[in-house]
Amino acid sequence: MEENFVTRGFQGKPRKNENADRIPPGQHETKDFPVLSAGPTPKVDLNRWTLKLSGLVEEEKDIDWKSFTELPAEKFVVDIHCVTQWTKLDTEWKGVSVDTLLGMVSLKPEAKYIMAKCYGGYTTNVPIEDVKGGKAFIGYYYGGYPLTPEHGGPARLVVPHLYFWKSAKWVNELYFMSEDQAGFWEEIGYHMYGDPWKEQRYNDQ
Ligand SMILES: Nc1nc2c(c(=O)[nH]1)N[C@H]1C(S)=C(S)[C@@H](COP(=O)(O)O)O[C@H]1N2
Ligand SMILES: [Mo]
Repeated sequence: MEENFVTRGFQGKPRKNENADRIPPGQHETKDFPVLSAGPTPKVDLNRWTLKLSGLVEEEKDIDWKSFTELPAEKFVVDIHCVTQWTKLDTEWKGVSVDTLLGMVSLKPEAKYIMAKCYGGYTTNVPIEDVKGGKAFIGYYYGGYPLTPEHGGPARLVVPHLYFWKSAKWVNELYFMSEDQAGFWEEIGYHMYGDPWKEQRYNDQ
């Protein structure tokens, strides 16, 4: 009796979500990791994999898998926000900071934007400013294991402070541009920038 009473009292206490302030407007938390791909998962052979740094650079750079995985890698724990309204907190990655890649090329002064281009043809645009200063990385481990193909393995861009469609899976090229250009989703109406805290889902917002 006594025990039951205590238990009921305990369960009856309203439990506030202590992470509420980490969930952007119009989003809800998920514990799953949904897969969202606009097409089939490309098969990428690590022997042929490259990450190209191209466009408005003094000299283009092609990084192969061996060189990429020898670059200094860091652990990142970040919240991710998909425009389809799920937010996943505290995702754990290992990857190479985009700062490290930027250190490998000389950008032309007019370079202001990046088009991330992927195996399979997907593209998405981000300002260079938004991938600098530890804000973005190329992830190749997730939750302690090599990133699975459906989530973008061998490697994907992760820009956690923007909606997750900016985090290009199977990334193959960072193409530096002077003007902002629309990628795959942006072309059909999604926001050019995509700040989840401002609910920049579509281009009319
Ligand atoms: N190459 C590529 N990258 C992509 C996509 C895609 O279709 N192709 N989908 C984007 C979208 S809309 C989201 S929400 C996330 C989903 O990543 P996930 O499947 O690992 O959850 O990847 C983004 N990156
Ligand atoms: Mo998405």
